[in-house]
Amino acid sequence: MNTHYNADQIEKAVQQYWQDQQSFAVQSDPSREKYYCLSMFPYPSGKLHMGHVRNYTIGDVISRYQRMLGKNVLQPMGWDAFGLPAENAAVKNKTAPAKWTHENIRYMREQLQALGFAYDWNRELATCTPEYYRWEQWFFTRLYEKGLVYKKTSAVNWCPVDETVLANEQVIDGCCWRCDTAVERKEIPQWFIRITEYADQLLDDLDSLDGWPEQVKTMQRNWIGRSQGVEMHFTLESAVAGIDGFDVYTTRPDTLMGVTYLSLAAEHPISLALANDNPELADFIKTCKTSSVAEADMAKMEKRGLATGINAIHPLTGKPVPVWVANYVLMDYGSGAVMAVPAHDQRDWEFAHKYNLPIKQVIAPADGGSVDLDKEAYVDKGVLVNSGEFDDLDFNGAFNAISGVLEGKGAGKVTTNYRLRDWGVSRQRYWGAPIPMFNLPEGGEIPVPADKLPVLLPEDVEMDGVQSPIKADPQWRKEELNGKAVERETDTFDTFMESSWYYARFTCPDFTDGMLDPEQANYWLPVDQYVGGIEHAILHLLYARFFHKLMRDEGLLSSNEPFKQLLCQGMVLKDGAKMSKSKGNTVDPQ
Ligand code: HQ5
Repeated sequence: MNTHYNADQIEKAVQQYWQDQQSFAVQSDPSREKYYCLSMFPYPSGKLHMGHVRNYTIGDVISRYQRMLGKNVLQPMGWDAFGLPAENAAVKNKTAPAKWTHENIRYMREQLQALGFAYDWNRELATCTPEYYRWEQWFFTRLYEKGLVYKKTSAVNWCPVDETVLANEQVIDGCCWRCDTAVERKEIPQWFIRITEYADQLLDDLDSLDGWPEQVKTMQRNWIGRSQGVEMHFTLESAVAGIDGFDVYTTRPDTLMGVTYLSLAAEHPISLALANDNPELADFIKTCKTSSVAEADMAKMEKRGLATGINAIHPLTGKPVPVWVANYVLMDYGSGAVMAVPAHDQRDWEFAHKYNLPIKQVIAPADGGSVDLDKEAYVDKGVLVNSGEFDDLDFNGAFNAISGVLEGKGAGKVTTNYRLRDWGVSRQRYWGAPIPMFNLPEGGEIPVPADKLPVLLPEDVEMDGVQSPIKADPQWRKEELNGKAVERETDTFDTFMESSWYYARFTCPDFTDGMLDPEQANYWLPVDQYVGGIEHAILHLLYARFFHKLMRDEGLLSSNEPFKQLLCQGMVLKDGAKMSKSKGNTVDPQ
């Protein structure tokens, strides 16, 4: 008898038996209690690494336990197959992204099988196949018809040498990763999905997710960032190019008497109008464009500004307040103008120090303590001082009193605001699902009709490392609709689109009559246990929750939330960084 456990022999034999017996294949069966256990599917980036192994081991152990309890357990596996890494690898290895991706899938599938995870392989799916992305394209056209999709000009990172758009990750220290040229901000038309329409539901339904870690729910709440504030109008002393003033939004109307200047975005219509006969301002606006639009970079960058020489009228005091243009105010965000209260906002405080602008205290600590405005801003709530008739009011009292006066004058109103922005889903890259829109020669666009779906992404392409092959090929975009020439959109979807609904497609991966088979979806969903890394606490988990509600409202399923229980493992690190192919620090389980 063998006294040693011979892994290679025993496991191969058992795995063969599982395959022959279809041991982990499952069918919906309303007479049995179901359990759907899902681990976040991988990017097929090359080989498995220990980060994956940990993730998938947790899911497999939970599945096994639930199976031993007698439940009908679904544990599927698939591939999050679109994305930039495949393009980079294709350029490096002189191959096509599709070929590279499919080779990786084959290799990683063998690794997962050798690890003995109990997946129902009959349900395997890869998001880069037309069988999958056609339904995503169809769904997008449905959202368009419902008014939940729109096109808007929005800023991207632009490399002037390569003449291409860069993803945020491709901007390194403000420069292009490929040619090291300083990156510029460029406005181009892009597609957006109205996730803000669902902001209240996405926020309120977090309260029903008892099986989610509190930490993740808090991160989502902060990301959505619902706040009560006041939107108010500042009138200019004298109109500029016919514009009489501008709106600002604040969550701190209690500090309104402490406003000592106002800041406009470089792209604000007033800034642009003033620049026409102010060369210094025109120059400054130009330099504002040479910076990344990534939120993290915006926070870190040096704050710079320029006085415009014009004033706006303070809506309470009637006194003039100087108007500046500042590089940290974004046109995309709110109204593109902010009121500055240097005594009670740290960013304004730094700006005021740099440019010698007055700092006026209007809030004092409620406990009578003192503040040192020479050291930093006092940002806490307190009681009002130096605010005339509003002195001694607390935050709530001042909020109501000041917003009341503004409303009475027709100069402002109380509004609910969200930090959450609509989801920009356009990517100017090749390896993604083509956005199913036709651009019309007379301008405007229409969604690709259902009988022309899917819009296929050609797979036999050569990558030159700069232009997307479908943008470089003038033929690809040509299409005819009812005898009229139209042009296909050459942008592709953000890959978070695919990962937003894969969990639902696993319930009916071969369904050809629609995106989902409601019967299957309603039997298996919601996922009982979702397992994945904490890096997806916000975007992926929020987008998937959003898609779930969209699919519900399309009548494809009936639950409100996709993931009942969430287990967020920490990520597996190597030398302090996420273990991943892109960081080149992986440990292969092989
Ligand atoms: C980990 C590491 C690396 C990874 N395709 C997406 C993805 O993250 C998931 C989509 C649902 C958006 C975990 C990671 C994730 C799983 C797959 N992991 N430690 N793919 N060093 O291939 O724990 O958190 O990067 O749950 O492995 O990771 S992935």
